[in-house]
Amino acid sequence: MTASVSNQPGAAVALFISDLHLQPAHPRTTQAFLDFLREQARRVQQLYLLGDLFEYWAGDDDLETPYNREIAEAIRQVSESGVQVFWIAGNRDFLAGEGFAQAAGLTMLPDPSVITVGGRRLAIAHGDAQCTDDLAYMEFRAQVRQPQWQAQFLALPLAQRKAIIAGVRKESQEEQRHKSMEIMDVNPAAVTALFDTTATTTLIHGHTHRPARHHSGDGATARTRYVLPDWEYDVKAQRGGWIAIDADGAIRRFGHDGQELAD
Ligand SMILES: [Mn+2]
Repeated sequence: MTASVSNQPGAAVALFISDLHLQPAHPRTTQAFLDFLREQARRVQQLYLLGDLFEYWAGDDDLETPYNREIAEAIRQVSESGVQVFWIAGNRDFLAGEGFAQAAGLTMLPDPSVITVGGRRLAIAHGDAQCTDDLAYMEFRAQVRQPQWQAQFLALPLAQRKAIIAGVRKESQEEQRHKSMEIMDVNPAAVTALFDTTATTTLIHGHTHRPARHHSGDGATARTRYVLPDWEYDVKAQRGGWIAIDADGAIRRFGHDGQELAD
């Protein structure tokens, strides 16, 4: 991400990223994230991590793993430099709890949340809760988001939890091959419901790995949905990037090389 050094975010006050799927097997993606924290995040007032920062999170006791500790430390350094860091859990790291929040110096937010940045009121979410066409996933989500299920799972030894998660990841990779592209995207009615219940006209989410800016309606019913990219720097066709909101409320998208997208 050396290209990002020459890129001035201008008057950006907040940055949004998601779906980095950080893991030791992806050293370039990890480095791109650490570079982003140092070169971009420290210049703004707020950093929003909108889910699936980690490929998986087995429980806060996994902070004993040096890799996880290093990532948490890097985020905490940004926080300690005066940047407010916020977290919305993804479907892969929803088991991150208060121990992680403290280690990373961040504040956890519910999904969805309504925030005001640069005078603009908007909704933020991971995005998986709006993928309502995937009935099997919604059922799984409802189960694993129950406090009682989580307490039981977290009571298992760490090694056993990791083995179970590895099994679920393998299973879901195989399932996704048979699911249609539509099923794995957000459902339009679910998105409309989110706009309605939050009384917002702007939404930023991730999860689907389909970076875009979608406009709908016009005039008083105009709504804009921004989708964040996933990050993958350990392949030839690299992916990544972020969304910035400026002090005047302008929303800008940036690509994996740090260059602003024309939209
Ligand atoms: Mn996700």
